[in-house]
Amino acid sequence: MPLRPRRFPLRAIHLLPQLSPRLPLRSRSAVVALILAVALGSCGDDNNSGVPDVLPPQPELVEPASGTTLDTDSPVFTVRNANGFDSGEADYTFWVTVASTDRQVATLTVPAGRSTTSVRFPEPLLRGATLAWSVTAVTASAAETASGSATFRLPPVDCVQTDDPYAKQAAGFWVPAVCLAQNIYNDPDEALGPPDAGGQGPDQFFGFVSLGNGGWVDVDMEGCAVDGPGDDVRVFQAVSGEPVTLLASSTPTGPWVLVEYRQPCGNRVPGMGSQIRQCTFDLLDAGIEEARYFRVQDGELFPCPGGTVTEGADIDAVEILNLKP
Ligand SMILES: [Ca+2]
Ligand SMILES: [Ca+2]
Repeated sequence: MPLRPRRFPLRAIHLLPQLSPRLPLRSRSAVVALILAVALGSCGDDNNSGVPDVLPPQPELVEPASGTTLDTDSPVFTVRNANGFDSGEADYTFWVTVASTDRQVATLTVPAGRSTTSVRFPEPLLRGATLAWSVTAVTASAAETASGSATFRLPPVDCVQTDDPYAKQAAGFWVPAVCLAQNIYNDPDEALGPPDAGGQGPDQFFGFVSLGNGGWVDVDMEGCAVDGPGDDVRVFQAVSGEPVTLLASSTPTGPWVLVEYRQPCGNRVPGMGSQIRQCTFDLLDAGIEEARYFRVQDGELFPCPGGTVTEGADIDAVEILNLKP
């Protein structure tokens, strides 16, 4: 962390040229050392001298410093408060985004601290991408100021080395209760392994899970998808062409970063059964270099009750196209 230059109290600086050249050199050195010690000891964020710190006109990012690679998923973020936006005067909102795309990773609002404001996000942040952070501060009268931004990285994603490109485990599953009651294909494990959907509708299909209105299944690929040439992830979606939203993460609990919203997912797959359709996604769109977990979310957004017993996108399989070696 770069140290902020300390300022000398004006009265200490004024004393420096007043030291008589007739004093022995050793004595002059001792006096200068004494002045420096007093000056350094009386400065800092917790100013005990009775002279208030002069805060900068905009918030200044202190840590993590730009370009840092951290060894923790939950770093402390510290900003030096802006003048007029200090303790009791303002709230600070901390923003963490993917640096290249500005897609949101996390945000948190806290009251200003004294001279500096710090937060630690309650959940881990995102691995596998260069992140950016910044703050905005707002007073009760809606005056606002913003910092610049700084980039940082977390440790690499924890990937399992594998040749198998398909989803291994369902790490999470949520479908609105009213859709679960209506749908008859409600097993999230049907999204694991290679595509195998088939059968005849409406009640003799097999091999997929229906997501209802905006529901999702989170899958652990164990291996990692990397942002290679072209598209990096394929979702197999059965029955028709319901749109799919894809989010990515480095942990099973998020944060989930949007890859693509409501992509139509009805392309037929040459050589596969007529029920098997697909759509593909590029991690480049999210600015993510590698990801192990994907949230596959219904993008049809058709309300339940109503519709069919396969309401929402019908997820058969998830495949990594660019698998980390
Ligand atoms: Ca790519
Ligand atoms: Ca399946």
